[in-house]
Amino acid sequence: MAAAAAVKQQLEDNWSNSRQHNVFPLAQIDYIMRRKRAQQGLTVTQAPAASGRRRRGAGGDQEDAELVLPRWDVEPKELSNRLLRQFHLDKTIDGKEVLLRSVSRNDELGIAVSRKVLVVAAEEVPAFFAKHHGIQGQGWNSPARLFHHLHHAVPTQLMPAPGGQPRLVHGAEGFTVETAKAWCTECPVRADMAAKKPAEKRVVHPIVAIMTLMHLAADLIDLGAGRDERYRYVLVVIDVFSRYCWLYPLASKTTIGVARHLYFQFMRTQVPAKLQTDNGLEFCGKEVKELCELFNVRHAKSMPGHPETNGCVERKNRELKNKIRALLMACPLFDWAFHVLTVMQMVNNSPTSALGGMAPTKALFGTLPSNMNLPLLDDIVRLLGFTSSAEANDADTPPAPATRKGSAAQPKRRRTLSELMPGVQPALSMDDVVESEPLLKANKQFQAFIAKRYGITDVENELAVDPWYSGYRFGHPAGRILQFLLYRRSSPNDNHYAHPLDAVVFYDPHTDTIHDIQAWGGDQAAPVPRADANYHRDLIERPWRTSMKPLDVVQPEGPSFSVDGNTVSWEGWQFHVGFSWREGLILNDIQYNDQGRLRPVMHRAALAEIIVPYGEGRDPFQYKCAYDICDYGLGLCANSLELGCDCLGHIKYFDAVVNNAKGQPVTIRKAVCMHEEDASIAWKQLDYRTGHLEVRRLRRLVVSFWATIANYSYGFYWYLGQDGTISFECKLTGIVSTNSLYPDEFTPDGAGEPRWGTRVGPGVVAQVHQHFFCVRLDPAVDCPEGGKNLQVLEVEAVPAQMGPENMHGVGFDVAERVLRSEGEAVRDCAHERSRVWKVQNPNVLNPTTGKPVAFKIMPATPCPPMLAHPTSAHATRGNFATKHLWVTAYDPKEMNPAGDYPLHPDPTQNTGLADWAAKDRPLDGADCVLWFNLGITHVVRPEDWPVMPVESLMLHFKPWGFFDSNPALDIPPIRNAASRNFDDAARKGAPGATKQVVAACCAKPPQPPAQPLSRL
Ligand SMILES: [Cu+2]
Repeated sequence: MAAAAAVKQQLEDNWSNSRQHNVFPLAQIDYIMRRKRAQQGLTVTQAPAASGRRRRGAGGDQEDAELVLPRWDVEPKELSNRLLRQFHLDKTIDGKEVLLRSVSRNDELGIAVSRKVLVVAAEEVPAFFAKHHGIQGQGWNSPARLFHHLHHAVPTQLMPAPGGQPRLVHGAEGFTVETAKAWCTECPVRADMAAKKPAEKRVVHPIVAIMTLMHLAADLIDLGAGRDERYRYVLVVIDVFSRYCWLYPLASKTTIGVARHLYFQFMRTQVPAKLQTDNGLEFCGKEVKELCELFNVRHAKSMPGHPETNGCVERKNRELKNKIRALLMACPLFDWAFHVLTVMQMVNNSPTSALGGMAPTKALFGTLPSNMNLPLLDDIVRLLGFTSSAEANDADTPPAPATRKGSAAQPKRRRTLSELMPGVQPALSMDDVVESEPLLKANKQFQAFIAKRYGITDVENELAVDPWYSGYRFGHPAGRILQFLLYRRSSPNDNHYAHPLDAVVFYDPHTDTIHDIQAWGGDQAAPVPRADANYHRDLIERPWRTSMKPLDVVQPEGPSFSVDGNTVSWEGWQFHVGFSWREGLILNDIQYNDQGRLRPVMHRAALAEIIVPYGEGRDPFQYKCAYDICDYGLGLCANSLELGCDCLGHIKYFDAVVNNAKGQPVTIRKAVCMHEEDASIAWKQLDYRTGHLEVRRLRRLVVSFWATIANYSYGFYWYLGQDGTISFECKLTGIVSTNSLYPDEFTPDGAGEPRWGTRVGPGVVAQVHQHFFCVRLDPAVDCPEGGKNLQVLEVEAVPAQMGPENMHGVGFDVAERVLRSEGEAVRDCAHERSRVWKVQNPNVLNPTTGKPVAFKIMPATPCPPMLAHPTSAHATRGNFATKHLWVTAYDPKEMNPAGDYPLHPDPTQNTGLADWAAKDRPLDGADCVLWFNLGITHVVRPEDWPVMPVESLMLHFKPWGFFDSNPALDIPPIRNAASRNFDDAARKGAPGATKQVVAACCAKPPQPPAQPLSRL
């Protein structure tokens, strides 16, 4: 859909624009102003700088950069001159110090004023100042507001104290709420003011908008100095109708900078009828005023003292600020400006109660972007291992304001992640992988070890190090400690896995600390295996085969599918293609058009987790176990696919948008491949009496993606068949992980036999291991609400008892039983009983059988059990893979079968699927979610070396009484005209030449039916 593409483009534009603050150069705004004035017959002169500080760079493009920021948040001019005079503060402020600050939870001296509790704590001011360099707070707690209310309450003077420290001269000590209230009623200044100007009865109107983009609200967030070298503020512009917000990082809050971005905003969307801001000087300056005049925008300012008149943006600000801070805590190495656009996207794509649960993006653009499967910010932060709310740890966050009834609301207490589970850590992104290698190689201790033990001095070129997650997560020193597997490399393109070293380094790249080096070869290193084993085209020594003729997949009339945005229609199937950084490809809302009736089949289908436990029992390999989704993010590791190499035929590609470790959006071009392919015979029958043949070829639609995680590459294929079957296939290839022999296995001739693996080269071992792929299926089975009321049954074929009904012992029964609770639904395969599981919808009966419509789930390849001991770390944290099938009651929070936290210290905690199933929720009639573990025990073959031929694992989700007959019956009898008879072609001596070969089924070549064939 064009709108989705536009959103994606816009997100990318946001990023590039936010980095180019000169998109609206000052010269341009000057030009517009001049032109307007010229039209009005006014003479244009260069406006003098409003103040040396504010307009130092006026007329150029760099005024942001040159602006000198004050030490404190509040500038003297932000306080009205009247107030300054009233409190004799002008000199005090110019004397560099301000001693009021906003509310803090620990303050006990209080002055109750108006509807807010404001606090003056004079004795704390110096320490506070030293720490924070100024006044903190926004909105109700801003210094200006504080002064405003103090003015009404206390005729207090702020004077410089001896020695330069200011202090509250009068009225600081002994203030209680009661005295403050007394001041409120008796204050002579207040009485004086009241006499001069009766208090207005102010009617506060809520902000409303009746259509999109006609009413914008803008405000500034101050992220505080020192967080980012280049920026300090965020300009927030919100479309009041749709609540869609745009964020622009700013270096300073100058009027010209704000005007420039507002101009850009008008150009990007449209000129609004109304712009709502507060009374900040940056919004009240000349440039903003002229901009609004120029475009005929009504500039509405909130009432002083009533921030709720700008409430839409004020509320949003706090959320945005907290989310940016949360990301900062999660990724402290990166500037907050990097996070701004991530936050913008997350907030805009998240449902909001202000829109009745709709996301702002949907409200504004009518659709959600194709990348909306990106995790929400809270999920990211949670997965990264930090509290989902910055408030819990945020010392700057003021307490909750008083409610309208006057009682102070308790600040919402959220548990931090470290309370939930100490020691959790962010996932190991590919950025970590790439960046940690040079760090270790530059470590002097590491260099010395490598030089001494292996005689390798050129670590940069001769060494390759593969970072894996470390077993140090389990009860070992704190830190982000990765285990690095070491290999020698004989040339830049060499397959270094052919040259394993006999040591593993446990290294923390964040602190550049080596915690341990475990070398299993003893004091003296064994010789590093030297024989090359390469797959790179420049290094393969065998001559290429010359026997292959072209094999083309040609669809002269194009493919049979149609695509609208991310929604695909093909041969009755209809579904939506999604993609997440974690799971990669997701199929949503799969439906099948059954003779004109669109029937829901699957609400959502995706691969949810991978675990690869290794089977070598000796140190240090007990730590070798990869969680390729949880630990790395499968979507982040997705390949850009190559036409004609990865994909054959008429291909539709989908791009994926993910983010890198810096929070920047990254587009993976051609991440998802879709095409249709021939899948041999769909059905066939030859009438032996008449010789009449009916045969149909099966087509299937293939939607796939590939991901590379270090040495392995995985392909994940979803198939939709014309026969109503949905299948999922994992393809495993790449390079097996290798290590060198133990001393007791080693022989000088390289013929030593490894205890726990296969020798794939002299001295090179590929260890035994297993792969498990946990597929999450959220079936719908004819339920328009996504499968809210389903049953899962276990179906087995068992020999019938011998007896009167089974006199000859040939009978066998098909036994069904409903899995009534999660505890009952933890199941293993039993091929000897033909065990399968059926998902049925008891509310819809099949007219043929009279039974509920259903699909069955069945593996197409054998599924082994996990071989690690039940008490091992592999089987405890990887608990989800110890059973083949789990069924849980749908809970949107339950998405990560290996637990929500990628790296955590206790393998028995946070085990995800096992924890959920332990709740033993009822399943009979529930919204059932199926988790199936495909698996393979990989005893490496020599043929898997140096690069592994694809191994395949497959799962079927087949209709079982869902249709009333064969859904592929209506495939028309069309003969493939491009097929050739080899013998005919050979006789004619011309490749591909043939005469018409008439098969029995096509004795009269049929015309494609104008109408769908009627059912027999
Ligand atoms: Cu393997």
